[in-house]
Amino acid sequence: MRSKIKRYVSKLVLCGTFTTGLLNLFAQQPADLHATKETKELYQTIQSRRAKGISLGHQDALAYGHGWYKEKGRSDLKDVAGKYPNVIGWEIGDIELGKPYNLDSVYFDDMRRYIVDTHKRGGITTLSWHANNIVSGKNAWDCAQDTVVRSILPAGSNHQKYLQWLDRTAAFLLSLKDSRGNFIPVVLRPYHEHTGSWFWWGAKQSTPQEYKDLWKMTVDYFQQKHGIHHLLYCYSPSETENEAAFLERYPGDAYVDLVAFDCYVPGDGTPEDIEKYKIAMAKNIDIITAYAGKSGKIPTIGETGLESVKDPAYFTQVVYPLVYGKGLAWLLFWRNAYEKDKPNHYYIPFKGHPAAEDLKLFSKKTGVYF
Ligand code: BMA
Repeated sequence: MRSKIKRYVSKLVLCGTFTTGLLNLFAQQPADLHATKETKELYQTIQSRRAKGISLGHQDALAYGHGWYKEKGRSDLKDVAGKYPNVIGWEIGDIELGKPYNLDSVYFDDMRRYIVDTHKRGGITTLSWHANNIVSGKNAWDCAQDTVVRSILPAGSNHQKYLQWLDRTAAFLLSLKDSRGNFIPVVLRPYHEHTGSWFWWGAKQSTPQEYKDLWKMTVDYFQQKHGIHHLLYCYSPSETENEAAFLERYPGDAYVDLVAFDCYVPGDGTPEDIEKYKIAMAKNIDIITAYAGKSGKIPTIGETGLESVKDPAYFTQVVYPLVYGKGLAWLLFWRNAYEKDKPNHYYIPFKGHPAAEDLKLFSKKTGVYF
């Protein structure tokens, strides 16, 4: 009898969770209550696409690739699998300094054109931001100080200067317009991998409260000072162990649209490293999908990959079983560096690479939206 009751109760719970999940999927809107019509449409597009399958994303896909820079119409993924990635990531680091190009030498004018083209094609843009360290003047990876975030917050000595950095960033965001003059909605993934300690906004460099305040201050400033309402915000720590750790620095549902994480194959990419990756990916996919189910946020993978794609079956044998049927919006593979001194820094195989065929097979799999 007891077990019958137990079974009945667990069925009810399952049914309840499923219904809540479905309701969440359709009822949800962007966190920004003043989001533009196009931003709401982007939100719904992401929702409906992820119901069909996971999208393929590639960082800097149109600007350069392995062994080439700025060749019109080219993309390494397209060379191999015949199409552009559905999701293209761009890095806006150095925009805050007023430079004409980012820290990887992609001109912001070109980036804007690529974003417009992607939008015309129905693709999605996601932006990361390795902002410089305002205290030392060095780059985002300068972690020598643990008061950078505090100094940027309203009572801090660098607050006014940081607002100028935000003004420059806002100006770029406000320059993203389609041919009718409407703002092109994009996903912003700022202050990422903050549970690690390799950026000035990292876990050892700021308290959870300071981090949350930094996030909120940025979003509020964009919205209130600049009237920016064409962004979806993506929260993307590095791998965490459980939901409590994932949420420790979460700024709140009112400030986030997508919940993500960044996770790479560690070390040299040996079979043992790949096993570690599988465990970390599975755990973190569980964390974000569970939280997305409760909160109605969109789960996605902020960054991932195996440098040099050393395993020729990485996409179909490692990635596919991890992501299949999980309702994830996309997985963004990191950039294929063009720089001569970084010949092994690539995450999507190029034509002739031993993993190229495997990527093509992956792109055609059930549950992959390509
Ligand atoms: C890192 C590397 C760097 C690059 C930075 C920002 O992961 O790819 O070479 O400058 O991202 O794009």
